[in-house]
Amino acid sequence: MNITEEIQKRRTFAIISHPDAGKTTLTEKLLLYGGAVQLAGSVTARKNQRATTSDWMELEKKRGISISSTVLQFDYNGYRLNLLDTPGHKDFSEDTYRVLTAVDSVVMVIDSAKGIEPQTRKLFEVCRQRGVPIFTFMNKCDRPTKDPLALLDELERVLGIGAFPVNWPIGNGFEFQGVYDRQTQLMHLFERTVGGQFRAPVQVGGLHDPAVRGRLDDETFRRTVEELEMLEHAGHDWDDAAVLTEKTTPVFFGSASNNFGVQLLLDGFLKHSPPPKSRVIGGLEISPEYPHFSGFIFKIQANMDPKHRDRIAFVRVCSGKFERDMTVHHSRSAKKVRLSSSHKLFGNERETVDEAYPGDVIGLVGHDSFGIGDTLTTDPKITYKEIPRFTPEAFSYLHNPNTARYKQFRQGLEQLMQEGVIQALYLRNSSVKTPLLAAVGPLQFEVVQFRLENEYGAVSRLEAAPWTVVRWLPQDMKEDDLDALSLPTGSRVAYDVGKNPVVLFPNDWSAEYFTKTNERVPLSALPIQTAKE
Ligand SMILES: Nc1nc2c(ncn2[C@@H]2O[C@H](COP(=O)(O)OP(=O)(O)OP(=O)(O)O)[C@@H](O)[C@H]2O)c(=O)[nH]1
Ligand SMILES: [Mg+2]
Repeated sequence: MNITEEIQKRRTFAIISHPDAGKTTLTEKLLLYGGAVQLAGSVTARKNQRATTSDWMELEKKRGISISSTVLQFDYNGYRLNLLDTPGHKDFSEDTYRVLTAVDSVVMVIDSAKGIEPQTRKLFEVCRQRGVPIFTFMNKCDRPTKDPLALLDELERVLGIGAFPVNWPIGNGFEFQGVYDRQTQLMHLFERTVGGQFRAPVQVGGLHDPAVRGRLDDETFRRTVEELEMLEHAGHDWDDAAVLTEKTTPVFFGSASNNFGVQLLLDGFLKHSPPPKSRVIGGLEISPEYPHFSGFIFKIQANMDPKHRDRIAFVRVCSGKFERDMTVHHSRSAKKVRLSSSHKLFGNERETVDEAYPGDVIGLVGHDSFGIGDTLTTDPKITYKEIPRFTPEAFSYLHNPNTARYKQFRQGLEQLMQEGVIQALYLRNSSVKTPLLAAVGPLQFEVVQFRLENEYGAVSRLEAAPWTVVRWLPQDMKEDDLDALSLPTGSRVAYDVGKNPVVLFPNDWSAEYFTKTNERVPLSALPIQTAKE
């Protein structure tokens, strides 16, 4: 196969939504229908039951929520899929936003009883800004839902995107029996299986096929026929170009936990979603076929495999062919590095990979100098600047109550910080050595505590810090300049890990007051990009 064929068969996509809409459940079912697992696990697995492949972290299994994004690579029907399950909670959204830089399309999951929820809306906006095509899965149709037509209307009204229903639910809530595929004009009626572990048995037939018709009561049948007629008269046509330019989203209905509509989603998505496309950086367009290898790191995760206790840098391949043992230019260090330990990833499982193509996500092990956002390439002209940065809004001290475990505490904290979801700040003129942690949301601190104990054997104690706002000061400020600042009550100067000065404020009001009383000192909500980064 040549490189163009390799590229054309790749589909790299994320599953996104508000918490609890069913992303991880749907991911597991896509693996089941894609033949990548034989038996689907559950997000709330009890004894003797399998947990899902993507929520592999201890805390995720315990809480039944996703904390960290997961990569699952598998082959299905001539395609190579790189699927990324993302966490929905806003405290973990930094990770989700980074994943969105690495994908070519998304599946947006909606809880059909709730419609479009706030976090879904935010993620949708990011996809739109980035030009990422969106496919919609209306989940949980096995429970009483909003009216399907109202759900389509909500997509158009709230998100401003045209909705094209690819299929249509037959029966609502407990009467939900399956979906009507508008393209083939066939009914797919499913049966529920225990725990949804296996594929749901399905019966397929035309609208008036007696075998299928016999399973529907008159009211459901009449209603389905009427709705389908309405859809034919109103609404958008299927148009691939409109999908690729985010004017329309194809909508699939179903139930992930019951496996209803999962096969239709998988096949419909693969047929119409785009393969990897060109990226533009500083006026330079890099197509996937560009003869030089290039890619960037969008995620780092430590301790995925308890047997190895190492960290993996996740690279999205953007152009050219990756070959194990190749030597590449590393943007941050401006040095040449040899990439000898490369893996394909499936949850927390990994396997050595010898080659990879644009669209693939690979895991590289054993490079401590790699950081999030770094470019790896055989053409040093290329430097991707994809990774968005976030302003921390939660602050907390983290104490180490057990001095005998100081080494583990420090080492664990340092490694977790390299993952880029928390950062440490150090107060100026302070004798306190306790790290002050900063993150997008407070749940991150709980994750750090849990992981410190679980992965490093270091117990810790959180202490609330009195700030809610951080702003970066100009990098060139000298100690004298810092002394000369007029600080509002309750605010403090601190340094980030790169020794850049910041000011911590108790609230927005105080930060605004600072800008009035220190007119010549511009503040920045985002960390200043330093040479090291
Ligand atoms: N009734 C019903 N429940 C479902 C369905 N799909 C998922 N669920 C349930 O919804 C809950 C949340 O599912 P998850 O798959 O963990 O949701 P998520 O979107 O991954 O959540 P986060 O990753 O934490 O944002 C679980 O209890 C699932 O069993 C469905 O089709 N019907
Ligand atoms: Mg999840």
